[in-house]
Amino acid sequence: SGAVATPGSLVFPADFRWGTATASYQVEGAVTEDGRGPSIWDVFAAEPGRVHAGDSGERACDHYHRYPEDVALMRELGIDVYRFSVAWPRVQPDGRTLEPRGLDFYDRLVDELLTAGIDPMLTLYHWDLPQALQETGGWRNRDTAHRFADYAGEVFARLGDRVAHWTTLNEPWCSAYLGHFTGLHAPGLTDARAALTAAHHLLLGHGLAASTLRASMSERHRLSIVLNLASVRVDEDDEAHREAARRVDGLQNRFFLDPLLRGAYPADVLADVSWLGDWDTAVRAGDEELIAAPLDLLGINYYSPSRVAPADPESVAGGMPGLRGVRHLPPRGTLTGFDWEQEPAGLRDLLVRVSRDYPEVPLMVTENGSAWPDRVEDDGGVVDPDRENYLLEHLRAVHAAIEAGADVRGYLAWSLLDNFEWAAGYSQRFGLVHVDYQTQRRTVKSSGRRFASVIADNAVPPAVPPTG
Ligand code: PNW
Repeated sequence: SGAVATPGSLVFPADFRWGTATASYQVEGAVTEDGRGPSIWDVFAAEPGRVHAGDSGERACDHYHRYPEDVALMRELGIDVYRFSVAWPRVQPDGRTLEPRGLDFYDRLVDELLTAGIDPMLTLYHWDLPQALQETGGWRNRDTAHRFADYAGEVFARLGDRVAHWTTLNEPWCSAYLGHFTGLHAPGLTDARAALTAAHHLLLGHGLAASTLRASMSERHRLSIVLNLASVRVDEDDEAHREAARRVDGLQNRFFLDPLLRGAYPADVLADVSWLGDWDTAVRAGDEELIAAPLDLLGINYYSPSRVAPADPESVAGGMPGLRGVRHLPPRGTLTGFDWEQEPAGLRDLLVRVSRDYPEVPLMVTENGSAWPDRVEDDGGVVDPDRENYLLEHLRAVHAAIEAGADVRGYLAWSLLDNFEWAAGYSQRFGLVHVDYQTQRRTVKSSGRRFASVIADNAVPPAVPPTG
């Protein structure tokens, strides 16, 4: 960098980190190679009706073989940090026994990144649980948390000499609620109490892994967790609306933030969900202390706000286990893929709020991005002004949050590549780089070039004021 930004542009702090993110099952492919065992996502994707068009991660972006090309693309974008995840079933195909060839892949990837001057940020769990552990109950079984800590130790033993930045879980909200309550994600269960039990065991797994990792970490290592937090929007500021917002904020945000950063589940949320029965027998003495292990960084993933309104206090809302007395409102204004609302102020407000309420932990935006239909030009170029606009608006929001006092250390775009978008299969594209799945050809989109120029300037151009 060192470039002089255009007048009026929004300049980021000098040590602000820029990057992109992916996840193992979404990009790697090679699902039976080098001893990899099946994950819950292989099994789920093979069930009829679970994933759009019967798609799966079987080939995905073939990143397992094409990682040198993908690292070269990252260099082209000029990123500082690459956030990726390790596939647990490559490292322990049955959830227990070490398969060194699985770690060999991440060894090669990490070396390729370091040679390119890119800082690897490793996530241990981005949803691909070994199927063998699902067969003994998965995250409903407390033992899975212990298995996770064991696995974390194996990965650290191999890569801890070169990887400084360690993230335990990506979005335990999704694993617990989408996996066990709405059934939209693997393992596809629809049981509210199981979802809360799973959430606790995920957090416990984080805590156990944190203590395993900390025992081997030194000064230069960093430990984090990544949460998808909601920016809750209501239309009125009366008591009923504040109560609806409290409930949604409670189950989506504080149910995870409070045990991690304040050492206890929030009492009001436990009361909200108590009508479900005694799921919290899963919480044993000492668990909350483990979960509250100190963090060096909190990753926040944000895409779209949650709009809610009050409803009959006894009415069940759906979306989250035990949620009552709330109605979800339709999205407004500009809608991206999945009909997610484009609302950059939601990101600003979320960062400011988390930084104010949990001031001890620095923040990083570990995912943010948008899906739009594919637009390949005749000359093979890919122009995506909608994604460029989403990116710039959200970067301005991050800048505004920093100006308002939020301690935000970096921004990682979701995603480097178009990839396997879970239940939506290949029908939603989030990449800064287009992937032609027939040929596996990669093409940097105009949004990717835009991101590269933001990184080079360490600044975002100002919003053009509306005319007329
Ligand atoms: C995140 N929701 O998932 C994941 O971390 C990524 O792997 C994924 O590709 C990306 O967002 C885009 O979907 C989410 O329903 C999936 O609120 C669903 C929700 C939130 C996050």
